[in-house]
Amino acid sequence: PAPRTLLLTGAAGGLGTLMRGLLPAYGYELRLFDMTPIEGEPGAITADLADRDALREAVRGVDAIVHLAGISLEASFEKILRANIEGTYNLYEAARAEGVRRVVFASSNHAVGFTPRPREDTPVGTAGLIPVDTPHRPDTYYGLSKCFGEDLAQLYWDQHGIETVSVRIGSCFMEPTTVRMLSVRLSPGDGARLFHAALTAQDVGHTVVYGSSANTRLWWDLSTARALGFEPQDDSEQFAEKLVAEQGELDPANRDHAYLGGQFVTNPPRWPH
Ligand code: NAI
Ligand code: 15L
Repeated sequence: PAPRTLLLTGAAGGLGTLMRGLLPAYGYELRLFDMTPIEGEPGAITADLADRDALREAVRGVDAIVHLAGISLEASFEKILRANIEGTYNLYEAARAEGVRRVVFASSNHAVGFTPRPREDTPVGTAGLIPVDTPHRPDTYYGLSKCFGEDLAQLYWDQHGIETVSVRIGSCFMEPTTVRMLSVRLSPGDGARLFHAALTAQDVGHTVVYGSSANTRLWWDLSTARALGFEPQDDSEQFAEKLVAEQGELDPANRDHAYLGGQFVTNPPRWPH
């Protein structure tokens, strides 16, 4: 049967807040988890991913988990280790112990961020798009933690039969703010469509997908996402005129523009906490 009750970790964050708004329309009942309290949500669980007892209780009885919690930018290795690497391990161990069978893991384009981006002269819709089986090329410790999360998901599928869809999300925010986002943006509506597909598709084992809308300037292959039943409805090209007028086209000579990970390869934004 299709999952109905979900644990949403990272529910206080940007993407978590968007998904709290959008996922209930698909019929899901959400249990919220974050170390940051969520105003107006007295039922939310306020706990750290380091708290294994809290995690056991949080996952108990849910049909599936959407795992968004963690450090979402670059930070010291020690911080990333605790929140993203150990934290994701703790979550999967809780899922295993409580018999939860499906996880949607918020991976990131930064797991492969040092992959050179396709160039304008690569015709769209061809083998020039980056495939999901391109080698891991993390651009940061943050990206490295997402590589770990994908491998952990594979292990828990092979070893314990827990299914995961690892979504290498591009950029999911209300509004696109950079020319790079014309290629990598996942609109919030398409994000919810993709998570719903990842929660309901049959026999996913461990499947890796890219998470973006059907962007005209797409850099990667969405076929594994589409194979889950995801049909993106949006294209960031509608923002192109404004963003290109403000910022110009991407410059191949600029190192910030040369890789999938954008600025993360040179000067990654840092986790403020
Ligand atoms: P965010 O930084 O707004 O939210 C992350 C949330 O996780 C925060 O509410 C924070 O309190 C919580 N958190 C952090 N460490 C925790 C811990 N140890 N225990 C419990 N909660 C903890 O990030 P955003 O943008 O909402 O991203 C959500 C997830 O999606 C992250 O895993 C991020 O890496 C991933 N992602 C997001 C993208 C985006 O465009 N928004 C792109 C690619 C990946
Ligand atoms: C990510 O993985 C980050 O969590 C998010 O804040 C954005 O920076 C996004 O990637 C991106 O690549 O734009």
